[in-house]
Amino acid sequence: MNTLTPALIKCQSFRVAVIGAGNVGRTLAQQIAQKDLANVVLLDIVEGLPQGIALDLMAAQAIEERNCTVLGTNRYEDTVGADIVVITAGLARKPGMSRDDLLHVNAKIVVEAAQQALLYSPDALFLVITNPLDVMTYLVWKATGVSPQRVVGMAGVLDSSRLQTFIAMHLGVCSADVSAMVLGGHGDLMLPLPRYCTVRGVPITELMPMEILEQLVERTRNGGAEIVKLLQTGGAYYAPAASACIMVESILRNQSRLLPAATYLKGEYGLNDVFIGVPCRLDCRGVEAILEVKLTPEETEALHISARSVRKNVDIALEKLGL
Ligand code: TXD
Repeated sequence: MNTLTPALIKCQSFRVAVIGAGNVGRTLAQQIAQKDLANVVLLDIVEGLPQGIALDLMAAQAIEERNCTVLGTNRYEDTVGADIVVITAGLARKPGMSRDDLLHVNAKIVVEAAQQALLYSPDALFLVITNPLDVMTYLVWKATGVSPQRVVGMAGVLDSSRLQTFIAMHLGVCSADVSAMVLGGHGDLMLPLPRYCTVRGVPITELMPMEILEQLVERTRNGGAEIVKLLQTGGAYYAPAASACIMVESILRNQSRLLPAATYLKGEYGLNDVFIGVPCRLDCRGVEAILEVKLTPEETEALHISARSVRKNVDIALEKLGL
């Protein structure tokens, strides 16, 4: 008798390796499992940590009557055959730190993780989460040598969700009715685009004065730091994990969602040889297309300034790593 449920058949056919079992990694593992998207292998350098979290998540799966498995490990061999490798390993910010302050220590961790994971999953797509995000995404591409289509960084979905939330809170509407787009690097130079914000299709500029919108945009730029300051130890993880999870879902379920994400540019937006946040279509092949939205000269300049700052840190990291 065939007792496989459709959910079981689905999750058994996909495998996601999450490198780093800290706050973001473990929360993402939980969300992937709860959606029955894929079997998860959770890897960390700390012995016992991923194994303990995996056992806890497996018990939660039993309670929720879900079928995907979570395996905790310290060995890359166990990640074999992953369809997606998600990299969250590295240090998180402490209060007062910028994302760029993490550059040197995280560059080494991320490059090693990507190279190790590639050995066991040569066909995997790489989803990068570790900060400084745009730089780490470039390093993963460079260190693995895979096609740039197979490497993407998560930040734009998160930054956009923060702007959506602040707009929804201000207007007293459901955040699901707000649509927002934040481009550029994941840092102080990110580029929220109020012109492309709508509430159920109504342009945001018709719903609130420009001064208020500018305040919400500024709060979005500092959205991560606001949480770091409140928590005192570590940074945000629920929304980062949820953002990564919809990217994983779009890839595994071949949904072709249009999401802002750090993507390799080859002339788009007048930028070359840099990973930076722009709207792209994500499907089972990875970044299947890049959408070039019309920007004003000021917005283009802001995007270029953000890209130059990313590129500068990429060059510093490449030299230090000898890549
Ligand atoms: O929008 C975004 N892209 C981000 C990025 C949103 C939120 C968090 N962002 C960044 O993700 C954050 O600045 C960090 O650089 C990473 C991970 O954040 P998290 O909050 O999960 O950090 P933790 O809780 O400190 O977890 C990091 C884990 C921890 O368990 C370490 O033991 C592990 O990484 N680690 C390693 N695992 C495997 N291999 C190596 N070498 C390693 N080094 C540390």
